[in-house]
Amino acid sequence: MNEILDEIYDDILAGNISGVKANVQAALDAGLAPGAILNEGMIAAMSEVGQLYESGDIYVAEMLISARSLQAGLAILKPHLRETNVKATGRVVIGTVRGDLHDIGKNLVAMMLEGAGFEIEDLGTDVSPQRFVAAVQASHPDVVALSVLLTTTMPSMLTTIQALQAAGLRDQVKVIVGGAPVNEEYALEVGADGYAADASQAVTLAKTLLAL
Ligand code: B1M
Repeated sequence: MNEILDEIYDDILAGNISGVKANVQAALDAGLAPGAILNEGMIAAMSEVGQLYESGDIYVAEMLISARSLQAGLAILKPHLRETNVKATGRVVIGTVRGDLHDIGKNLVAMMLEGAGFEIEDLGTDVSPQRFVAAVQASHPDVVALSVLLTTTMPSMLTTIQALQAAGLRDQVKVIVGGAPVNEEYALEVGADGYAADASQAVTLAKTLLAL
């Protein structure tokens, strides 16, 4: 791997916010592709953080510090993740479902959708089905995007879709789902319109569903 990407990787493992910021900027200045910086430097490091946590080598606090350093790098990368020739497209209400506080993946999906010309309403994390319903009633989005990272909060996807149905709103929006524990089969099971494995696939999926 490229030396600067190695440094970004190590900075995220160490939770070194100033190091991540400086090295993401250095990588951009060196002409490295934003996608490579994101995937090979930042997301790869976060996967190792997850493994270290799972094996008991680090604690939640360290996982959080690494997450903060990744977010700091993402802020610098954000303008570079935009697509070129962007056309305004649809409106998306996005959030991490009830009980789940993970937001890095959701933020990345929101960022990429925004970069592709979608108007984003980000409801944040731990979003109850009722808040999704209220947002759809108030803003009439084209897409509701649900993110989940915990196996224990996966059922919140189903309850959110059921709440949209109960409110008579399900036919008015496309529901897309994603996040580490989700797959295509689960998406079908909960009655979503589609599943995306990562942020760029979420953009493709939203465009396909809206025929854009
Ligand atoms: Co948590 N955590 N965490 N955590 N955490 C995981 C998810 C875990 C797998 C770690 C592990 O054990 N290996 C594990 C879940 C196990 C399970 O459910 N089976 C876990 C756990 C257990 C927990 C706690 C319960 C720990 C505790 O307190 N005992 C706790 C839960 C809190 C809660 O939510 N109620 C917890 C807390 C935290 C922190 C707060 C410390 C921190 C989150 C900080 C934050 O988000 N602001 C954290 C972190 C950082 C992680 C790991 C290490 C990294 C997650 C991440 O940001 N990845 C994670 C391990 C891992 O995933 N390797 C872990 C980078 C991000 C870019 O990827 O989010 O997968 P991801 O998003 C991707 C795709 O999934 C997809 O696109 C994104 C970009 O490509 N995607 C979508 C996501 N949403 C999408 C939506 C779409 C489409 C695609 O359409 C709508």
